[in-house]
Amino acid sequence: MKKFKAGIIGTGYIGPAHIEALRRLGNVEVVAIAEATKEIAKKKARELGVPKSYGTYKELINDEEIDVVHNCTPNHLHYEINCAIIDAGKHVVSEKPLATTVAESADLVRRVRSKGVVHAVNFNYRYYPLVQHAAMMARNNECGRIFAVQGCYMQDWLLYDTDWNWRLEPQFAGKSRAMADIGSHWFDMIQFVLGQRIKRVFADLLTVHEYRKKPVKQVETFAGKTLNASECIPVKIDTEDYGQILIEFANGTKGMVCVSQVSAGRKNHIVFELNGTEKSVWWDQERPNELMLGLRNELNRHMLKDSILLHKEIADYAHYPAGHNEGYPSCVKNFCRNVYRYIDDPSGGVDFSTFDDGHNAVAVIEAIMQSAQTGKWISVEA
Ligand code: SOE
Repeated sequence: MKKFKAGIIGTGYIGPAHIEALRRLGNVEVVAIAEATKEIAKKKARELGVPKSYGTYKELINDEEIDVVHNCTPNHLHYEINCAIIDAGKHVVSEKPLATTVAESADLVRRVRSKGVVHAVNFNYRYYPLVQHAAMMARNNECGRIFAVQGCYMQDWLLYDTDWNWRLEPQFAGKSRAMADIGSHWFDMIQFVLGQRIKRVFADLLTVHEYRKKPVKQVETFAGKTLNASECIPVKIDTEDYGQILIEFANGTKGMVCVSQVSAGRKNHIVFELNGTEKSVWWDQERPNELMLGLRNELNRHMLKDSILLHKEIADYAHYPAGHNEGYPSCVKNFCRNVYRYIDDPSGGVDFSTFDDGHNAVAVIEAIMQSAQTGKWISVEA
């Protein structure tokens, strides 16, 4: 197994998750991080145990010992930094959304093709063992013909008007919020499981808080609950807190999803259900080691993650024995494993979410925004 050196740009919420996942692989050394200033970078590098720190992303990209660069910055920097990584001829692992407009994400797809670098987007929920198992079931027609899917992605960390994060500001997050931030995960996961692209969407979006109270100091993702709201300014909110979407897939399968960042009690509730002519299947990220099989004439089955019971092609997504729970950090690890395995030896084919998938998700979001504005079904132009 070849050894690789990685650099991480951005160490807010998700950068440290990439670092932990890479360290668990065994053949990847995280040699540098970059942050907005040299001081922040130094402090974060110390905390994360990373040898080198840079105060600009360009310095990290120009570091000759780095083979792969992970772009873990806020959304508005994804396009610019991804371009710089690709132009330097380095392999690129980007956070989602790939870009904030479809023109930019299409340009990134063109650039990776012309430079021939390996490109990946962290749609991590695909990489749970039982999501992979459900995808195998769908591909082998084990549910019969799947005619409909439903699901949701709900969180509550932006429930109150005092909750604040950079994602609420379109200049950092783009013109879609809940859909781009978390809906994009659901769209990627369901398209992966079904093996079908979304053809068109009909969207109804809601902004619950017309104004929110912005704290004067910066707040990390999920950290808003600990805020003292005394030093806040009112800010008008133009992006969606909540949305419900009707979907039609390329093969005619029907879909329906609800996405929310303001549903009290829902922490990271990403769920899908497949309805086939013989069986249903459902899965919930908050109980990721369980898959439910819905049957008509027999008792329903409750499958627990166990590499012996998983489809053998994907059994290696489980790393611990049955009953030993695996969760969010392990799906990020599986994503990174697949990407670096391909960089090492592409003969096994691409088994991870690429810039093509990232571009598709941006196009789905753009169609959703257009549908919400026009009140019409909109085709996804990816
Ligand atoms: C915040 O909504 C967030 O951190 C998303 O940005 C991530 O993509 C999701 O995995 C968890 O929630």
